[in-house]
Amino acid sequence: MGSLTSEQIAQFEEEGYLLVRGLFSPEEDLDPIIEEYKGVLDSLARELHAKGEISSTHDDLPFGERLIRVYQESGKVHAQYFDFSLPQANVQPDTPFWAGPAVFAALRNERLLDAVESLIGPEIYSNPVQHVRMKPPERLTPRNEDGRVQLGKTPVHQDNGVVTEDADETQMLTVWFPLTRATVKHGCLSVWPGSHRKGLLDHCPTDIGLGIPGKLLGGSKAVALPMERGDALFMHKLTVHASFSNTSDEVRWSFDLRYNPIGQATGRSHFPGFVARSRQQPELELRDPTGWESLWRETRDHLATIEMGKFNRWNSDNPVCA
Ligand SMILES: O=C(O)CCC(=O)C(=O)O
Ligand SMILES: [Fe+2]
Repeated sequence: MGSLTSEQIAQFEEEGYLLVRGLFSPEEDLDPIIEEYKGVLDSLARELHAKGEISSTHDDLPFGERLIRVYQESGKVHAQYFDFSLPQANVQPDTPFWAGPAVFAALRNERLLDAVESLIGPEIYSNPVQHVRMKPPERLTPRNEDGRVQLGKTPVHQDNGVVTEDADETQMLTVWFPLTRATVKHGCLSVWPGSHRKGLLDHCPTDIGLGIPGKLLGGSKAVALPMERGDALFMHKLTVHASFSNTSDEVRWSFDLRYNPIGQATGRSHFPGFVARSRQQPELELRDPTGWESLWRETRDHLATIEMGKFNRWNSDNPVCA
């Protein structure tokens, strides 16, 4: 049974998003994820230290400060090391990723799936378009040779725009939640209310990812959504959103997950999803975290041997991109 009220569901349909305060218990649901990632950061620090890329493993520092130091000293944002997904091109046999048990538990979280059920029904597939985002304070983030910050703001886009066309009829739902407080200064998520009723807008390739040209937004205004630990944001696949630079002194750390009804195209057919909940056929549910990790490992090993196609439909020669 779904857990959202009819008012909440109506708000989602009307505005294209719904912010649920306190959906998660920070201690029960979020802290285990943070603990798990401490181990991942520790492995990264040891590897970089062994290679002589950092002066110390910095294991005396708390998570966020340690992450910032490791990135700064190595001159690189090691985002892929933590992500529970793979790059969209150039996957190698040693491309790192993290698909650990606490992450898997988050994807299958009961409170989360109850809310998802209210919006897309009880036959729920975990769509593999998913990320952990640890956005360091911009002033402390390593830059590329061209001076561009390696991980900063997220361009204005619709999630439907970043998947392949086969998913255009898919009822894809995005769930975004912070592991640590995400205020405006941290570069929290911003949404354009009601934008999901405009259909799919043109996206243009930019040096920080796919983005909708400002002139297509018709002067409509974004709403910034500061969020506390435990809060969760649900977005329609056509809702226009972005996040801005992190001007705080802390890492902005979030998960974004997606779900769709079982049987619909995910829009990234190379990547593995799984049945998160099925009332009709509960035996189809994946409950084993090691099975999930293996799906990603096998996918990585396979993708390393083939030429991957393009993951989106957009071209920079579209006149609106000029
Ligand atoms: O967290 C961000 O900066 C962007 C997230 C996003 O685009 C999404 O969750 O779909
Ligand atoms: Fe997005």
